[in-house]
Amino acid sequence: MAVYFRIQRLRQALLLLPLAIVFFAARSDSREQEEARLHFKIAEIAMKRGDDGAAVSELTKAVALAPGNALYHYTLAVAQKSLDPRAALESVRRARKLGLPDSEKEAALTLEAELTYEAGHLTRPADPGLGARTNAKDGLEYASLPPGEFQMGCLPQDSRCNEDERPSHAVRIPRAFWIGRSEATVAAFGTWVAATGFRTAAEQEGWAHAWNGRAWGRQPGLSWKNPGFTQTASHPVVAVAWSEAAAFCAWAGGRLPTEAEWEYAARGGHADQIYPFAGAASHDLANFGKDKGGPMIAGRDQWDFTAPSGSFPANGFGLYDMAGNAWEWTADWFGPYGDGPATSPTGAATGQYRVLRGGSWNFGPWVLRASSRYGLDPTVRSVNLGFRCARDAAPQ
Ligand SMILES: [Ca+2]
Repeated sequence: MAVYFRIQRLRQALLLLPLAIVFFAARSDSREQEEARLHFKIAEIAMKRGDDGAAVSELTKAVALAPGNALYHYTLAVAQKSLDPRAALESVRRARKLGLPDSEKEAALTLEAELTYEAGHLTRPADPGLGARTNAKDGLEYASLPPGEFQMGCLPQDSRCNEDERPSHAVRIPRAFWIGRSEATVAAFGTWVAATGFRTAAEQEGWAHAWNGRAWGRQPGLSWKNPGFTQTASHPVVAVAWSEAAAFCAWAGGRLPTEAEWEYAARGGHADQIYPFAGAASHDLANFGKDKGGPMIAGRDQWDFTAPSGSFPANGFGLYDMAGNAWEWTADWFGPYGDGPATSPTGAATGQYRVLRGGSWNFGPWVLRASSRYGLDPTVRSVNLGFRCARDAAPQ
């Protein structure tokens, strides 16, 4: 009898053993989670105090204890941002790979783009043979483009050309010039405003052009400072009228590019590409809007509005966002092309509209084509209009 009971007890103990293992494993697992949560809380307090160093140390412990927690990795990236941008870039990439909650997705993508852009500035030397320099005045990078000749206008294999893109004609750029690697950024524009006290028409009159849900028109309260969506320092400045863009470039020691220079730059040295990039339009290559009812955001393009500069691959000349993000003002009046070849053309002698190039976050992909042109009243300051500067002298 006693033997029977002992066996019974043993059986019970054996039956309970796996449960006990699970229980204790769960307990130790939850202890680790609990400890990680504690480090996370302390890190949050440190960040509120502005002590990023302490936050990084606490969050490093948190991610070691809970390596599958995307939020810990993302918060670590935020804390690392100013201390170690490269480590921050790795952390935010890991966080995005693990899968963040929807509420953090766009902020994380923006952080990754900003860090990628910064990493580029730190490590990416000039693209082969091009040279690139930072202009002290506006803090922006400029690429040096070689002299050359290209076919301006509609490519024979492009079925989406408008009449104003014809005739395709040979254009010679006889001298090297410099052009912004990115669209002028919010940071650069802010530097100008701080230095000169400049106030844009949108600020003075209290409105800019934007979509109101039914039509595109005057929207009160909007300006480059607040275009109605979130802009960080590295986003392209928008809601800027033509003369304001031109004034900024003059202050920075340059000018707006001519339309021909813009297209030469957009083509990136490739004679046979319809877009500033190879192949077809894709949300992995540029920030643009819906394509006949297609998605607003897809692939790499997770932005409903502007994307930070450097979020997409550079073109053949090392230039960003020659397709999409913000439309770019050029120097020229809008007018039809002449028939013959031209050297350094500067567009129509006069006109009603200035030429915009490159498309934007809310336009379909057909305007991303390197030959696509758009003429607009130069006083319009729409939340999808930006610019980049060119210059003849090397940035100092
Ligand atoms: Ca652009």
